[in-house]
Amino acid sequence: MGNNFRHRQHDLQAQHAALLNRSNKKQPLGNGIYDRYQYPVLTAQHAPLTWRYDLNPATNPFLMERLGINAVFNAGAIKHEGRYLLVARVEGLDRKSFFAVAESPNGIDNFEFWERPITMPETAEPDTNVYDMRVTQHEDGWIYGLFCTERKDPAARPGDESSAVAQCGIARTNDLITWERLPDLKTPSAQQRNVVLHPEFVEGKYALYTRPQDSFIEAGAGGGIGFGLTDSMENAVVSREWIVDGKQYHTVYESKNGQGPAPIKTEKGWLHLAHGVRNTAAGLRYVLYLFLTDLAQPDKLLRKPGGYFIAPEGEERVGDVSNVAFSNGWILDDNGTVFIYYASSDTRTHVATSTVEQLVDYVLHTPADEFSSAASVRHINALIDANQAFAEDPKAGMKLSYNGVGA
Ligand code: M1P
Repeated sequence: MGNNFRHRQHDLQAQHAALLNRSNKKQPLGNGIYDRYQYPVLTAQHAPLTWRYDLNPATNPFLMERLGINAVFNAGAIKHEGRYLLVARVEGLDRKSFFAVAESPNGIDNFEFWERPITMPETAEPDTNVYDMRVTQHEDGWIYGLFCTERKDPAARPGDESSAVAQCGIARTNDLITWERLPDLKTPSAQQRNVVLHPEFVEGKYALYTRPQDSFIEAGAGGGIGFGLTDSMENAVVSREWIVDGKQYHTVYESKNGQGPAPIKTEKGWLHLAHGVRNTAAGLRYVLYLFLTDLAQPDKLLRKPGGYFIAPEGEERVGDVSNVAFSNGWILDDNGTVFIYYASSDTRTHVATSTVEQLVDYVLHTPADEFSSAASVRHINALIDANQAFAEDPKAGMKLSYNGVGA
């Protein structure tokens, strides 16, 4: 038994080390907007063995996994003191999510969790579940974490063990280790999810992207990415919220949408990453899209390309909640590289890389959705017309034919 224990422990440690030391490779020939990578950056298997196994042979002679991890996804992100940090949503086998910081030397591989998950203080009304933290380095000097706090709906009928209430929890930190919990956000809406703090003051106040919802799942009448101001984060109250980017019939965000991470400031405006949801016969489909808002008025939409920016592909399409791409974290590096952390199917976390230059070009020069098949065909015909001048490739002596193959 003792020998078996030691062999098993050795093998588990070797397997874990190999996962953490694995290099990630850029996939060849991206779409020119961003590059995807071969491997997810964080998975359930990245969780330290000390979180999962009792390593004492006397109390765990079979070296069983006592506290398994189910998924690691929907991570907030920040570059802090030169370190690429993800504040991941870690979900145990018991369905409870919590936050844990994972660190990488380069943003694309070798992510390793810090020794312990975050011990998030509770309010007087304890959370049942917390998830999807958006991390914002605010100009007031604090790092804020806004997240969904979920509790059982007190109005649920007897026997209804599913109805829940989602609200925005708020905490702040200087080091991502010790967090000060602040009171939950108050808004006029029945429920809130996907609330994000804007990094700068607006009109001298804290500005929040909200997602008013009528119920736990349905965005309902107030649906869309909302916006509101609050005097303080220590007692955050948004007394009026208005929609910046609403739901729209027959788009990739027709059922609901939500702000991703805090927007990135560019010369052309605030660059936003968001998720859009539509319903299908196979259930909800979550994709990511980008839009740009005004530098002086971050609630004023300037540009929004039609369609999605990232959708789940291949293995990403399958998981606990299949057909989901979701993002609440990205990092703008000093050289203009943007690390986009997205989760697939509520199961694992990936990275895609791009640059501010590419993303702004994409947002400024990609046609908007004009909400009809005829308009989409017009866009394609306009592109074909514009391409006539470039159809001949003199270097290769090759005429590009209609199916893209040399004629
Ligand atoms: O399961 C998909 C996503 O569903 C929710 O997002 P939304 O509020 O926009 O529907 C969240 O629970 C999110 O964590 C999850 O990834």
